[in-house]
Order: sequence, then C-alpha cells, then structure tokens
Amino acid sequence: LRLETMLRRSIEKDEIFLNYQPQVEVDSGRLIGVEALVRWDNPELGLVAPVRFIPLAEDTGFINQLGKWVLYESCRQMIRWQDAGLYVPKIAVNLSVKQFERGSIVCMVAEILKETGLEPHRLQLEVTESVIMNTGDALVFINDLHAIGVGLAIDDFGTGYSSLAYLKQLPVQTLKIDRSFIKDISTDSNDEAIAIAIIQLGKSLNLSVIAEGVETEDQAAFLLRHGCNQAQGYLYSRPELASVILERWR
Ligand code: G
Ligand code: G
Ligand code: NA
Ligand code: MN
Repeated sequence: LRLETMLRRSIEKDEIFLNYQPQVEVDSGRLIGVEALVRWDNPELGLVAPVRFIPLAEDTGFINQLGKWVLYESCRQMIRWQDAGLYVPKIAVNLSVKQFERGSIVCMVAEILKETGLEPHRLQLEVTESVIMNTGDALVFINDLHAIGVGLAIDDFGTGYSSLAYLKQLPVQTLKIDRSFIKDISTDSNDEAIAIAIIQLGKSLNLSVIAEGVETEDQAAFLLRHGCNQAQGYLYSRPELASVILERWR
C-alpha cells in the first residue's frame, strides 16, 4: 500500500523519467528509431524496476496517468532532439492492456501528437500479443490508431498466442522478435527455427521485423544472414538518457 502511495506521487515529484534504447539497421549501424522505457527513481527506494511498478500501476489505474505522461514526454523528446540537430526517425512507446480498456486512447494520442507537433508516422505504439487477444475492442482501437497515422508494433512476438488469421486483419507494420528467442540463437536449434519463421512470416505478410535483445556480433550476423536488418539490444546500446542519445548519435 505504501508503494502504491509513493507511486501515485511519483509524477508530481519528478521521480519518473524515460530512457531510450536505440534501434538500428544491422548492416549500416544507422539509427532507425528508439524505444522509450519508463524509469522510477524514488529517493527512498532507489531505482524501481518497471516489472515491479508497471503491474502495480495497472492494478491501481495509475497506468492511465503514467501512460499519458510517457506518451507526452516521448513525443516532446523527439522534437527536442530535432531542435538540437538530431533527427530520430521514430519512437516506439509501450502500451499496456489497461490503457486500451479505458477507451479514450485514440483521442489522447491524437491530442498529444497535435500539441507536440510530432508527425503521426514517427510514433509507433508497441503492444504485446496478449494485449491484442485480451482486449475486446482491440481491433477497433487499433484501426482507429492506424487511421490517425500512428504505427503499431507487436512486442515480444512469438511468446503469445495470436492467430495468424487475426494478425492478418491488423494494420500492424512491425513484429518484434522476443529476446528470449535471440538469446541462444546460435546454439539452440528451436530458437533458431522460431526466429527464422518469424522473419519469413514478416516477409510474407509484408511487415518489418526487428529483433530485440541482440547482445553479440554472432546474433547480429545470424539475423543479417536470414534477412532481418533491424535490431535493438546491448550490442548497440543500453537504454540511455535523452542527453546521452543526443551526444552519441548527433
Ligand atoms: O528496461 P526494461 O526493464 O525497461 O523494461 C521492462 C518492461 O517494462 C518491458 O516489458 C517494457 O515493455 C515495460 N515498459 C517499459 N516502459 C513502459 C511503459 O512506458 N509502459 C508500459 N506499459 N510498459 C513499459
Ligand atoms: O518487453 P519489452 O520488450 O518492452 O522489454 C524491453 C526490455 O528489454 C527492457 O527491460 C530492456 O532494458 C531490456 N533489454 C533491451 N536490450 C536488451 C539486451 O540486449 N539484453 C537483455 N537481456 N535485455 C535487454
Ligand atoms: Na517493448
Ligand atoms: Mn519486447
């Protein structure tokens, strides 16, 4: 309960901030985007991991406030980088299932884009398969978001259970291969087969595929060999502060 109280005050107390993890083109090393990852730094608790406070935020409804803050900050940061001379092509922002349940997600996103001036196609929303499958009106929301021009990526792809028939109906542009498949890609033949299958699926459905959790040159070489030219992971960069991104990529 105390944690909940502290979390509720975290935004007004300026304890919430974002890290950004670069997404790169594997062969050229070019920056193609960043993923925004929320952080909570409390004076008493120190840095609290998202796996601890996101579920709490979801259970208590605070996720709506938090999610809105994250979206605003992400879009604003894109403009700040641009003003400082760094053009980041796109930013990926995670959405939780509770944000879909609220219904007003589309209005909120449209308003934030308008206020910040970020072009809709430079915002990509990340949802997991379970979010899509467990939200009654997900298809409606997702179509509405598509209609206002924002992109959609399916996060942790391969770990859920979305049917391919369903996937085909969705206006999604990107599949993110879950990092659990990338981890042992060179040694585990099952993971290897799954990664290749997802890359092929992306090709067949005309979707872009990005691998997450890429940590080694071997993994990157594997991806290139199999036609996946987008990656994110510690090999390229950890999630960093906006200022660090600016220094490193400008
Ligand atoms: O670095 P990492 O520990 O940031 O992220 C842990 C988990 O928290 C990931 O599954 C990520 O998708 C999730 N996460 C990070 N930022 C956000 C956010 O802004 N909103 C939601 N809903 N989840 C997030
Ligand atoms: O669920 P989601 O895919 O949004 O989670 C992103 C999480 O993965 C964050 O916690 C982020 O810090 C973490 N992450 C990003 N790159 C790597 C990596 O190369 N290796 C590992 N182990 N984790 C990573
Ligand atoms: Na994500
Ligand atoms: Mn993921």
